[in-house]
Amino acid sequence: MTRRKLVSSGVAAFSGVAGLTVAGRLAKQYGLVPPDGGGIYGPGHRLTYGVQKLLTGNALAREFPRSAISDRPFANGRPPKDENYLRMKEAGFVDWRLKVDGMVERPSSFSVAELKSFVPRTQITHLACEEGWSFIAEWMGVPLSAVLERVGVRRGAKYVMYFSIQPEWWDSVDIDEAVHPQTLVTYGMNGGELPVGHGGPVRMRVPRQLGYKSVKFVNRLTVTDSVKGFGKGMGSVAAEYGYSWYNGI
Ligand SMILES: Nc1nc2c(c(=O)[nH]1)N[C@H]1C(S)=C(S)[C@@H](COP(=O)(O)O)O[C@H]1N2
Ligand SMILES: [Mo]
Repeated sequence: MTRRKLVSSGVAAFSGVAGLTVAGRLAKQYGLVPPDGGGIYGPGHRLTYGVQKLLTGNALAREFPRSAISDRPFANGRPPKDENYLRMKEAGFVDWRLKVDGMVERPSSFSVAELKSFVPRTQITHLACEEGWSFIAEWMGVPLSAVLERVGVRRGAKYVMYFSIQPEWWDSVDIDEAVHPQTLVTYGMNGGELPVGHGGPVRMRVPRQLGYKSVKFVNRLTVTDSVKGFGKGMGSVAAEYGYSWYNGI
């Protein structure tokens, strides 16, 4: 089946409940089922994920000129309060480590300085919260793909999970999104260090999806072929609260 044909059948599937079943079958056949594809909202999630992936493919999120950078970026939520975090912050995060484990050849752990020794990438992109506010900032970091290349992803891996020092925040992306050139393990913002309010010392930036995919204070990545073993098996905490696991914009 050609991509075009698949897209048109996906679009045809918009035409009602029976269409959702067709979309579901197509999605399964082409491996386009998101981890939250079960339950009452499952058919809708599958349709969004399947059709949007087929339509946008590897498209880039829009990047902006420096003049578009927002004067007052809004920092969502509160930084971690636990002692461990505060102690590391006090010491300039020299003890911060980003652990990488799971289906990798060389399980590793990177300090912020080590992350900075990769070839840096900067991007000026829009961060949009599902609550309706947004801002544009310049983000600096290392493409997640470069980190994955360094550790060696094993055959059969399908997702990269990422965890925050805030235990209530973790999420995951599929391998396509993980190796997308704009998916950034981010340590800098607007020309300086990544401020604590915005997830310092290390956060994910997934500019092709809504803000909540850009988890802050990230200290562990796990490469896996299934998200089933994590929490309720829906791929993210957000999905457990009813937000879509995939939220491409
Ligand atoms: N660890 C952690 N990550 C998080 C959050 C948070 O509260 N804690 N908020 C999320 C939400 S809902 C959004 S919209 C963005 C906001 O990023 P910002 O604080 O840089 O504006 O971070 C996301 N990542
Ligand atoms: Mo958000």
